[in-house]
Amino acid sequence: MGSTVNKVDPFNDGSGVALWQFEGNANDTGGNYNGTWHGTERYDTGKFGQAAKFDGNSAVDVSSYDFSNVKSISSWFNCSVCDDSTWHTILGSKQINQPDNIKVAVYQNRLHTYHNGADQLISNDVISPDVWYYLVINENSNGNYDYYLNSNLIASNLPDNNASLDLYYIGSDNNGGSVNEAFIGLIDQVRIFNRALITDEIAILYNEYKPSKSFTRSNIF
Ligand SMILES: [Ca+2]
Repeated sequence: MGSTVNKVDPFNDGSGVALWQFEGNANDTGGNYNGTWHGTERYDTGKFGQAAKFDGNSAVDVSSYDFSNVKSISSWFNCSVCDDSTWHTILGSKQINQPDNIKVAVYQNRLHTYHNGADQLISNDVISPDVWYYLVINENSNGNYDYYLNSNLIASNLPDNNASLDLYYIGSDNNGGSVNEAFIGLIDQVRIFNRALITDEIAILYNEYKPSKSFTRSNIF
């Protein structure tokens, strides 16, 4: 099996909907769901090639698309500010005041989810600055969400009242069209799927690798 890094549909079954790689732009690799920036557009060294760089006042907007059929989102994130008492949103769905809004954010070195006025701690795993983490949010058979960090299940069934993964902003919550409680750091390789991923697939994506540019005789032998 070759590298899946550049594939929108890594499992070749039509489940992959979009892939944002942030190689100097906010385009979807499949070309259907190109994002636009709020605030200053920046890129820096990422998990794979480049990543989107967020300053706490910026976001990538994909709100013009209908992602109501999304069942799984995966993303690499690397926060440069993770420990303060401000929410730093990695992924936000819909508008903050809509009842099925959900966001996943770093707050005081922990992952939290926020839904319909309720803040819930996802896990006590410490999120440290300048470290790459792999996050998967997966819809389960109850219609609620399970969370995986670095391919390990860290929380189940949060929130438990039918929120929606209808992705709106990458790197921010959305408060009436404004950037709100935004991320500071890097986000890379954001994928969305129209079905839940199984644990083996989450492990495959966690172990994705960037394809080598070329081989020469000297580095083969
Ligand atoms: Ca990238």
